[in-house]
Amino acid sequence: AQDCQVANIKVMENFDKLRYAGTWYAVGKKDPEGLFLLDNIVATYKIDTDNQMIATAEGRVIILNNWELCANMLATFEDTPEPAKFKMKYWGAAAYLQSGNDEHWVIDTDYDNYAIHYSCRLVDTDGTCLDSYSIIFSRHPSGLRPEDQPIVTQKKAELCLLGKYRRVSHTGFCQNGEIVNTQ
Ligand code: AZE
Repeated sequence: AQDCQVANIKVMENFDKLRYAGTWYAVGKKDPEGLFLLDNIVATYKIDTDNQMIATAEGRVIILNNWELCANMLATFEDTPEPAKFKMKYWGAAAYLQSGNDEHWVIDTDYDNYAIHYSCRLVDTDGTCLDSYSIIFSRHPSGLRPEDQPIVTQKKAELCLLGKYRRVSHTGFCQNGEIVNTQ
């Protein structure tokens, strides 16, 4: 939404969670306030037997000032009347990781190459977002295809987050799926 009203943000039409399932590599992100996944972010979505979306995600984090590790996260999703908008409940495989309830909106995707995720944690009294995070996903760890880049840029602008994203590197830090303390 050009007016930056959270209520006016357009999401993916006719969102198909079956086509969305599978592995997505974060290639860009806009961070929320506080702790967040740093890089090496990979999310895998599945549809369970009740037709509910579930996901696992991993990413490098630094907690307790200096403890660098791979966060293994889990999430369940509650459907809403809008197919691309979910209520996400998430928690860490280990108790010292973060847990919470976030919005999980799919702004746009072609299912095969790119996806734009958005979550507003705090809506201001004027209807704009005070604390959001957003992840640009690719099916390819190498990044977005050149033809998808203008679409992604347009959507970043619609989210009022143009210029607020950082590239997400993939160095293999979380490759073995185990928690590693490299301190
Ligand atoms: C998301 C992909 C779908 C599943 C999940 C996601 C979010 C994960 C976090 C993790 C934060 C962890 C921290 C640990 C110290 C949207 C990436 C669970 C918000 C800060």
